[in-house]
Amino acid sequence: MSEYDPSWQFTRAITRRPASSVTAGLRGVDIGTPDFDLMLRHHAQYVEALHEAGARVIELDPLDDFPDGLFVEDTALCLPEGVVLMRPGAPTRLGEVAQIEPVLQGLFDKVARIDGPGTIEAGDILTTSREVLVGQSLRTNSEGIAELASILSNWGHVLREVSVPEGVLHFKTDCSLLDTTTILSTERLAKSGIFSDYNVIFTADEEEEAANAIRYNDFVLMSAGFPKTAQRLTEAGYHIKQLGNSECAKLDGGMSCLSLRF
Ligand code: CIR
Repeated sequence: MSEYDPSWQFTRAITRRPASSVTAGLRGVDIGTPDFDLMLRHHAQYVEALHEAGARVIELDPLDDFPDGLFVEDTALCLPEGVVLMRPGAPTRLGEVAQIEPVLQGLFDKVARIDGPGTIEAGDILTTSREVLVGQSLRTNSEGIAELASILSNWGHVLREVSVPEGVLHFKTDCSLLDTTTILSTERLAKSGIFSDYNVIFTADEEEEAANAIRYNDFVLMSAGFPKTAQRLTEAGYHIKQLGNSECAKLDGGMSCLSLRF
């Protein structure tokens, strides 16, 4: 393996089991109520896949009061230097941060937070080995991004602000890091040229949902049901694990949303 890259080589992960209230989770378009039992099975397979990729996984208890609480990624940005607690732009999700904070306080020496008034959700943040890309979206605004930029400048990170196409929930709904120099992206996101300094593998036509994947050590975890994109990744030499995600997808949730990785 080449030089250690903390943007995709990890030892730990945090997940949170879905609560039965997840059926009331936020969604951009209503394409049906998630099947809770099937979601629980998918979630267990996701945790198992993280284990197989080498993660020690902390599994947190469900939060009935927070239907979207399983999407832990949005609450914090984990970096080798420390963790930054986010300030979600969805009012029903603001309180999730206080729920996860004690866990993160116990794991990281340095804990910073976005105090506001700006908002930022970590689904809008893609960390690569050379920069932290942050998408402005309906959940993440320029004030939130500016506050993060000032925290990260003290930690030696360069932040680059980009924008998220209309109708796309988060920046990482449409892209993922595959390795130190390669990004998986939809064409609609990459066409503005934001990834011109990287190699880009595009999701296949009609398979935009496959763009939210995660590279964890030697594996790429991706949603099942996107055979053309899966083939592209396999042909490019990646070891993929395809995981059922039909129920979280009804709530605009994908592979990255379900864990914090560090
Ligand atoms: C929401 O709308 O906030 C949730 N239903 C989905 C969050 C997905 N999180 C992510 O992409 N990081």
